[in-house]
Amino acid sequence: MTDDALDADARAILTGNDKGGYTIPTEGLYPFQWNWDSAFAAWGFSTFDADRAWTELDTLFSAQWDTGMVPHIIFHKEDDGYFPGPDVWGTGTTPASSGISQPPVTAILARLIHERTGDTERLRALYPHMLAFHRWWRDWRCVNGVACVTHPWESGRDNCPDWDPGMANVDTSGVGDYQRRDTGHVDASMRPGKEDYDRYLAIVYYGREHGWDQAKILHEGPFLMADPAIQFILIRANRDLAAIAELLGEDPSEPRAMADEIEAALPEIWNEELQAYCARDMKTGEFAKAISSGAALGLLAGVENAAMEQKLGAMWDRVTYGIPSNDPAADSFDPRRYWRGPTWPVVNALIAVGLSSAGRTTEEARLRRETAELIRNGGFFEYFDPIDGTACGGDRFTWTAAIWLAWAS
Ligand code: 9WN
Repeated sequence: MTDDALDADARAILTGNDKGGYTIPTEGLYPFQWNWDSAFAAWGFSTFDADRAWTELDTLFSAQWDTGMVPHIIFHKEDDGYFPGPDVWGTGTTPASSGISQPPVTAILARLIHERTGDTERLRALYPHMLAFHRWWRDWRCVNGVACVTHPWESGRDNCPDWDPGMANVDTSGVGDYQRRDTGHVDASMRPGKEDYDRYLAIVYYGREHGWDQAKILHEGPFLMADPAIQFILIRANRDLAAIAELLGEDPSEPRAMADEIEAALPEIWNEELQAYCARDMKTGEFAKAISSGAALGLLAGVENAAMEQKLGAMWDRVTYGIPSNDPAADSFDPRRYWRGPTWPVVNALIAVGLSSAGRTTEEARLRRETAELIRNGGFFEYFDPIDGTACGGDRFTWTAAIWLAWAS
């Protein structure tokens, strides 16, 4: 297929996955609106339909809780093709939604979309919602400035070895039987395992049993881990929100202060042994055993660190295509199992935003070339084997199509 044909197909994927004001990540596997997927979808739409781009973000924020949280899944319409659905989450919200969030990339992408479309009034309407979202992260997911996740799904990098230390201590004795749906749509060997799902559910059941009480979940819940990716994303997102505030004539001091506080906490997640910023179990202090693609988002936050960059460069050189989600030198590396090794075009795109900001044009071009090659050879899949380029997971994937249009092509 030529690049022009790929452009047309990418647009067709976005419009085909449009369910009326929001996109689903892909037919079958993910039939609802997902939080960070939508932010990337909006970026893709902004290349050919500015109005539709802003609508995607408006719909996402229309599901924002009074607390400021933007849920990770919004169940606009019923569909029993995905598990766990709204009954399992039991949040009681309208529209129905899950009880956790996802990486807060909206301000980063809203700024990029605005640069492309210049729709200042659409940005202005979103600003207070994004600020409330960031305050929620500060109040309910940061511990002295360390950004944490209360569920691996909240990180968006579900079964990444980053979460192995915390997952090992999740009690699954009360989980019982359940029927997964994901493995009916895609190859089970490319998905998280049953032990992972038992733990995912145990954490969900805890939240539901405690009425999604955030203080309980943060201080006493079964899982709390520092997430280097979200630490970097929040620094950048708050800086971008401050820039948006200035553009709109609002006071930038609060988002600026949030960015500073999170940046000041970075030493808490520095793993001396690995010479990298790392996931860390906040209950035991234990670090993850390997560097992950989360560390590669450092430049997004303006964090330059020669020792870590050397590690990341070595990790990248061990594969052929893109930044792997897990270090191929680690025992836990598995090139096709979801977040335990594959490269994700969407994460490569976010890393590239950081590389561009830091003026690393050569590395940015390499990452773009490798990601584009995966898509040209394999199609708009969810993720890829970073060694031989095999396409994995769901096909005709919204965020892969979106980043093709906005960045990779
Ligand atoms: C759980 C939709 C989402 C992405 C996540 C990805 C995957 C869900 C799942 O799919 O997670 O949220 O059921 O596997 O890990 O990053 O947002 O594309």
